[in-house]
Amino acid sequence: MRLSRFFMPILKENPKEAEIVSHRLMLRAGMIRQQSQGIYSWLPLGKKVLDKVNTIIREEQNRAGAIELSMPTLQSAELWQESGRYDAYGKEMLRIKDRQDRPMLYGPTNEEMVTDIFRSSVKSYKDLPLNLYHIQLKFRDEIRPRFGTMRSREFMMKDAYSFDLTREGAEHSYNKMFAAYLRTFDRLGLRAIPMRADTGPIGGNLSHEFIILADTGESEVFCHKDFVGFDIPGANTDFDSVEGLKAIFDKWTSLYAATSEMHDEAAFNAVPEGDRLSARGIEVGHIFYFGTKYSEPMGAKVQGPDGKEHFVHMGSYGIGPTRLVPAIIEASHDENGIIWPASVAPFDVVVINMKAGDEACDDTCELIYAALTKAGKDVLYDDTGDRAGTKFATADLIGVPVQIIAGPRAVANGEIEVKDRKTGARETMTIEAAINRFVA
Ligand code: P5A
Repeated sequence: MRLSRFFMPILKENPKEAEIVSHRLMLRAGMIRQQSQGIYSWLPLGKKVLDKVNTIIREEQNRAGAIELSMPTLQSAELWQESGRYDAYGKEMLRIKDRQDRPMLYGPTNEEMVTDIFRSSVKSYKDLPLNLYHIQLKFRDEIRPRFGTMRSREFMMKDAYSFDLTREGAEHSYNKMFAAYLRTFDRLGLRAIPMRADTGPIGGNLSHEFIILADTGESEVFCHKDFVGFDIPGANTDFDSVEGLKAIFDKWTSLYAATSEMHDEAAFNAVPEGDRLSARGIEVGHIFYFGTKYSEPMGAKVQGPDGKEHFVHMGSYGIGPTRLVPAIIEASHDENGIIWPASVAPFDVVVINMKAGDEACDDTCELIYAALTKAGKDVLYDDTGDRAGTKFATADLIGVPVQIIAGPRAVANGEIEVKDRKTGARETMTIEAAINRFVA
């Protein structure tokens, strides 16, 4: 992508409304724009990151056996009257009427809708287990939307819903998502710790929040510090192995970890003092097992091997992609801007032409841009007429992991500079060496 043809409205000044660093940097880098309170557009740079986050989420959901579908954002109130949540959900639910005066709502979550899909076509235990997910917008009329897309009113969620014949089966489904979440957050460059959590309006009595430790987090959390170094399940994890996944769950729940709502002071004090971690955290995922809470009132049942009808045991599993993007920035930035982990960086490399219009600089940059693009790299080429200082500041701000800098003096010797955004280390090398490094 040539920067001269891209749309990346960089802000020079620090936006006053932004209280935390991720919000500030997302606005300054032209990733998002607020449209009304708690409702955002994702501008091209932000959209690229969000898409990469969603790709990783999707790959890990699929690996764990979940199946993608797409459900609408607008739902009929009738479904929610069936489950009993229509009145219970309160003011967070945006209620709308259509032209026939029928009550509708903008979905804050999809337990009812997916249960309706399930009951309409699954009749036998032979079709279980089943886990259906989508990545879709949600709306919750939060009292205090804040920190940009960290807590917004319209936000994206990956929500998955599992169906099993028995409680034991449902526990295995829960463990699959538990392991998939550990892998997902790790691939996003984050250390997320599962913590016992309150179930709120979703219900049930087994639930874990996945929390990133960060000073700007909204939750107060308490855990054993060893979680910071625990191993993540590998790509070869057998998601069909009941024992294997139970072992992962047991290990990751063997030490104390709880959010403030579930905090047990006495149990925490039993952890040796030097091992206690009491911190703030960002909730990036939340998983629930709630048995037959929705299947019973909504009549979602299957015929079991005993020939009798059984209400299915369900769980639901959420991740917030539009919250994850700022969470990644909170965990990875410096005074000059964002430092993206390679897995979600909007571009792999930025090529900086320090003197656009200079023939040798232009030719060198075009050569590198073409070679890396051909090799499948996502390259941003800063071909604009801006001053070199502005270009460096922009490249640092938007956090692309590698900068290839072409200035007239080096280019005259057939050389360019490669800068690592994270360490700041610079290396001078020949143009061929630079191309080979990234094409190999
Ligand atoms: C689980 C999937 C649920 O809604 N039903 C379907 C369950 N869980 S949850 O904890 O309420 O939300 C899941 C994740 O969504 C993100 N999230 C938000 N992100 C941005 N702004 C918000 N206002 C917001 N609310 C929830 C979080 O990542 C949360 O873990």
